Amino acid sequence: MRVYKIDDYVLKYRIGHPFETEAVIRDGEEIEKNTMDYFKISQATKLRLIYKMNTDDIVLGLGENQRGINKRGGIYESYCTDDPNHTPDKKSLYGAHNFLIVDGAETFGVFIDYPGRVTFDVGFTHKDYLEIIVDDNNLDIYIINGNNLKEIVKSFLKLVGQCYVPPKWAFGYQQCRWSYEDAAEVENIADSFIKNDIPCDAIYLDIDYMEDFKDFTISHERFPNFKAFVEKMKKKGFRLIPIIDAGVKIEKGYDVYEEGVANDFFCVDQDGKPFVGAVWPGRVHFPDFLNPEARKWFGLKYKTLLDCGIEGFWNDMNEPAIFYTDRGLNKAIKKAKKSEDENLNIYSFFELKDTFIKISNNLEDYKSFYHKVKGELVNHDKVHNLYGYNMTRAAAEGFEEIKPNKRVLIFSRSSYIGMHRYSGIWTGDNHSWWDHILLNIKMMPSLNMCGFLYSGADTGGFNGDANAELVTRWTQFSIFTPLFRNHSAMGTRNQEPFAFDEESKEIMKRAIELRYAIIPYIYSEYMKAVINWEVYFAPLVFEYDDEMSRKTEDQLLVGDSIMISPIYQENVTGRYVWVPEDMLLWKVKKYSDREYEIVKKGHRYLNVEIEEIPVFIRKNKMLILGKHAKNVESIDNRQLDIIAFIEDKTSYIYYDDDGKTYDFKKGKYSEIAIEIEKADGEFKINIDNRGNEKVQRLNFEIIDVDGSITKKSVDIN
Ligand code: MIG
Repeated sequence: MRVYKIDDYVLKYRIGHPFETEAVIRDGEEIEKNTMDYFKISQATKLRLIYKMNTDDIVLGLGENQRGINKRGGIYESYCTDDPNHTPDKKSLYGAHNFLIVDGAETFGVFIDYPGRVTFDVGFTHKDYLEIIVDDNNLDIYIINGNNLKEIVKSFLKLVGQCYVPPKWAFGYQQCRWSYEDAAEVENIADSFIKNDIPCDAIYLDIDYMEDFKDFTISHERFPNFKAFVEKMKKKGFRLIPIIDAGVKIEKGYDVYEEGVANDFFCVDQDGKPFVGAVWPGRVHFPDFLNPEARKWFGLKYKTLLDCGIEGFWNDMNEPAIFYTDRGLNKAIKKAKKSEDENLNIYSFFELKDTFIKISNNLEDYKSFYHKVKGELVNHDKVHNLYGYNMTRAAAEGFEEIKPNKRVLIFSRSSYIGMHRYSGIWTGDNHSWWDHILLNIKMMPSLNMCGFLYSGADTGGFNGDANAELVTRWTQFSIFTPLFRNHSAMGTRNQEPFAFDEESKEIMKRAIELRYAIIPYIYSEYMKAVINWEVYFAPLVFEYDDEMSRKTEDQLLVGDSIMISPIYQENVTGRYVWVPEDMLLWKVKKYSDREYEIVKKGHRYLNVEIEEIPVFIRKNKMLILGKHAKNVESIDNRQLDIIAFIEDKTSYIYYDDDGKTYDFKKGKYSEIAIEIEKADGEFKINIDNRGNEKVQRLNFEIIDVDGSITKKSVDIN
């Protein structure tokens, strides 16, 4: 074991000869040390790290996973998996996010930088033990110290690098479905948004826009003159976002296939031939995204679509998902044939049935192909969790070359820590289940701690049919997630806001309008989180250290100023809420209506009618909001409203930038620093405008802790 000091808070423990994942962007100096802090370590065929937890310890992090914000009691496996049944017993979803924080008697973070299978047994086998099991003895372990959760997260985020920033329009509402099949249907959806006067920024193209599911092709039959269509839709106010899948169809004459074969850009089998799996296009090869040249080649392929005016993509099936291989299929067929003449008993019947079920995403398949890294063959299983990461990195690096300094929307299904520098993620194929609103709520802060700020779930649920109430309540939560996209699967009931009754449509419309109105706040908080190495979504324990806040699983802090308590149950008109300090409650039906109520610290049952969205403004904080419009670029925010809840004083920094480039990295952004102070029973407002030329007037509504309201407007430009 070699130990490196990254900085005063972070140590790296290098064991054996790890594969370079490029998750971490910082180096350290080797120091004299031969024991690991916090963990007992044992090395046999597998490596085990053991930590004895205290009764009151909570364990946070682990990104995209099942169960609670507090991960205690569960067992989790990092092995990116295309499993569309997100039931609570599942150990792996699409991402591998090996960072967790123990908070309690001792507080520290640990990041296991290993791209193969890692198991986190967080008090599942034995309630008091955290055990981390790695299938290998070559890895880097980072231990992160800090005085509190926020400090630890900050150190971790600095270690893995700055989060991806999408174009500002990608903070608008987005509508997806598998699939809007042709140009006419896409246009019809767009027109429905216009007719119903519901804001929307983007409409998605799922796999059916392609010709035979071939990446970087467009079906001329379903989308004749694609470029002109993209242009036409943009004029109407909508961007089109096509999907790209990982597998490349094997087809003579198809350029991506031909070039990939000619240049050895595909993963190979044990005989050195391009590995064959089957996904949507039928038999495919998988680009070897761990090979920098292959990455570059694939990334530049996005140009075909960028040249048509496309400004955003989603990368799918990049765990990679494999429906079947000939090996797996033949094995199962043989077994079935053998069983034909047998009198199957119940055990052999289920075994046979399982054989077929296990054909997809099969471990033996993952073990049977290879990447070429620096001239050496690396078995896929060992680096499995890097595949989606590097597919998406390929895209992001391609964009940088094709459209320098232009933000392109990109998010991926599969991911590993470090991918957040290149892209966002969505949380994959959830269901139209009430439980999955709650799972979505819990996953957001966990993902944020792992660096993934631009994320969201399929609003309304992907698999299964949704009813109006579910989509309404889900929409009312998703208005706070940076990626706000409604998506549903083939064969399910349509779930656009206008797919239901008039009343539900109106309620969803008002929720979406609220989303657009708070984009000044959402964007400002998102960008400050990116720049200052912070989270956008936090559990209450990040700010409040009382016992209840440590245990609250279904309320979140969104940015610095507000707390939310979403409804995630059917047929209820309220819920219990823990209010950790006196707050100002704004139950929003329509954001232009301002009615507030001061809620005292404590437990309470909160009534929340179907048309209401409760927004809690924290004490000595302010919420900044503007107006809605048909899409982000049409919003007129020359005047902004500020709702402040103040005991003595508060300050807020309103961030803004061009929303289109990465110039903010060079310091090209504006801030309006607002200070409000109570002096002699009056509120004094101090404004320092650092370069914002868009905002002309700020309209203040200052609510004192005694409930009195002061209104004031200040011209600033
Ligand atoms: O096997 O492209 O998660 O969002 O609609 C299904 C079709 C493949 C899975 C994605 C989903 C997408 C669907 N894809």
